Amino acid sequence: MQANSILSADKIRSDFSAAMSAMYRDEVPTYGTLMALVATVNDETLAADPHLKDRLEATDSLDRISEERHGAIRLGTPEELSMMRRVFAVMGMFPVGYYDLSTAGVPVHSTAFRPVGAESLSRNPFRVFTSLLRLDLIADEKLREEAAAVLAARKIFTDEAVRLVEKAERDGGLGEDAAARFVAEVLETFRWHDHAIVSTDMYKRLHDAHRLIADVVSFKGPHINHLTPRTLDIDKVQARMPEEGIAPKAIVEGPPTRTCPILLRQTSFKALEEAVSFIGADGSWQKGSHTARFGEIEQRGVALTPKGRALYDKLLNDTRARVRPAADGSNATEYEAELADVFKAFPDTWDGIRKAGLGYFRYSLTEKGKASSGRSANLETAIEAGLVQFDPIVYEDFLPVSAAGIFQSNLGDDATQDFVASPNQVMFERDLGATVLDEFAHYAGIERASLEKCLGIVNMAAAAE
Ligand code: OOG
Ligand code: NI
Repeated sequence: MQANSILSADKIRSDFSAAMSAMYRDEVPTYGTLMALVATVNDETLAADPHLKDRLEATDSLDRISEERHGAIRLGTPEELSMMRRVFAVMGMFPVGYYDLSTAGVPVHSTAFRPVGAESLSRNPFRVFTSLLRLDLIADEKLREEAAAVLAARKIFTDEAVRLVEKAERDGGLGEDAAARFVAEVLETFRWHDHAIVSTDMYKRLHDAHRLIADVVSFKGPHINHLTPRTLDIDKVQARMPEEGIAPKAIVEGPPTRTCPILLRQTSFKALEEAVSFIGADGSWQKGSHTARFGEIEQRGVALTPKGRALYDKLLNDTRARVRPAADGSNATEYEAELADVFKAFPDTWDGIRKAGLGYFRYSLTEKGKASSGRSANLETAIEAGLVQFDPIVYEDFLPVSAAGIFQSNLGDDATQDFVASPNQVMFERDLGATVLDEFAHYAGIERASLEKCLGIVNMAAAAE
């Protein structure tokens, strides 16, 4: 096969993301309503802030925003996880980060499959938060064995999808026709099934053990459970959701409203109760329902350095030690006020964040910098002289405390359960068949590469100080 007939992984990912979005809009119409609301608010935000629009354009990140989304799936077995890794690799998506949700009472651990290079991210940053069920955290041994047997018997990928993954691995990618088939075949894995693969009785027992276990084990495949568009003003979308007939969760997860957004803020609407048929005692279908699929929006801010992240984690913990957000929203106002107050300790100007070494930035030469003939300066004097400018690098990952809040809100408020905290990255990576990438190294690499492009103006030795 000739190299030029191979389609780029970025293109396959964009096509897949679009196909997934269309499918989810059909399956969950409220997602379509939310997308339209996000698009309106994004347009308004850009119109009101020409500087933001300029910087997004200049850093090649304006186009990606309207196309941008993440999704989430929950897998049942190590084999499913390692095959999923190979499927995502065809789309240029790689596992970044390890998230242990057991501390939050959810029996899963997770990673995020996403593109990693700056260019791929600007083409289409589609990511999928992917969790693996931890049957080892289920106390009831009999139920654990029954669940394992159901999972072992199901097949979540079509034969053709597996064949196309093998072909892509062999040939170093897929041509146009094969890529189109790949997208259609892989989409099947994420589809909703309204006929369960377990009986009503077993569903009930799984559900009693944990709602999430029922969600993973009872179905033919890991239906996409939400898709999340990116908004430039999450407070505005949250406030306007009720006008569109959507009831948002009580609080926005993550940092408070700020002038300079950091990390990730997220909110969701509650999962829908959907009709499902379960296997009846006599083999006929028995009517019932299942609640799993929901909608979410997010606003992304600057990626933080380990130092910035430590400060974020501390301030979030301090806030929660004072006010724990109640699932029913009864103390939402109090929590938000406390959060805003505690986060005053986090600088809220881009330069303040940068100078304190709390965030990652992309440096570039200004017009003046490009025009000036090469001479060495240290980074700070080059910035002061208007030769070099900097833009925040977008956080592309997730936050475990926020993820736990999202899990809880869509699992139902009664789903809180205690598991002994037991992160097990070694087991996760063994099941995945690969190690997960380190998110910090990735951002630091993008920052370093941008500084290198300013060489000549900025003396790298001085810049690295
Ligand atoms: C995933 C929840 C995590 C996020 O945005 O933090 C998540 C799930 O409910 O399966 O998607
Ligand atoms: Ni999400």
